[in-house]
Amino acid sequence: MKGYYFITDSKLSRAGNVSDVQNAVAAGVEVIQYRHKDASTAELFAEAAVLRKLCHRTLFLVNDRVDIALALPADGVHLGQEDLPFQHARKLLGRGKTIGLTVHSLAEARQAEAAGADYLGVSPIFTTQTKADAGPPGGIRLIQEIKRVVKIPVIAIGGINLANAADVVRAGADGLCAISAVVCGKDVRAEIEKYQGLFPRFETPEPRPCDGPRIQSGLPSTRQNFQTP
Ligand code: TZP
Ligand code: MG
Repeated sequence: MKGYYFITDSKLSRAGNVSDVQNAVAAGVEVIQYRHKDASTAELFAEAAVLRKLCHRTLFLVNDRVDIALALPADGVHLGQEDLPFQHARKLLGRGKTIGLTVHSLAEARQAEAAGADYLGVSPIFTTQTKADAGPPGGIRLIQEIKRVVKIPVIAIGGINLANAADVVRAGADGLCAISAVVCGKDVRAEIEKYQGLFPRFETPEPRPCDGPRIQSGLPSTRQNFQTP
């Protein structure tokens, strides 16, 4: 799991969730999380079903609601510390599904990894207006501390924008989410691409005359790849 992690927000969205998810998929995000805090179960299910269909090669996760993830079916869920306890969610969803957990401290991060979480949402990094009960910001230091001890991917969230995202990436975050900074904008795809561009990817330099043929597009084509020991 790497790069920009997309979360829907119908209250903040300028263009609506369908348009936002289409743009996020077009921008090549790996994960879409459907998050909607105040809709009926029927509304949640109906909207999630529409959005799910837009995600062919993109992981589609549902926030909070294991029942909706199961019914769709989605690729997994994202759970907070106050949601269904992890082990019960795993039992219901099975090993094949992705379960992400929100953590606010190093202790919670260790616990979540030990429990078997597939990735962590570290929250909030900075002050945010988007989630009223997000708690005190952990700052860049929280990302660094957690990255030092866990092996699973770490997704940073809360108050991230283009002014501070590079620091988040430098701190070691595998991914990040910036909700208001993206869905309030005029061009959601272009905004997401700016964040995607902050993450180091495989370098694919143009082949030089002395390089051999590329084995597979997307892999580094440095000479070492073709050298025998
Ligand atoms: N979880 C932790 S902070 C947050 C969520 C959903 C909101 C992040 O929104 P923003 O606008 O990127 O600060
Ligand atoms: Mg939750």
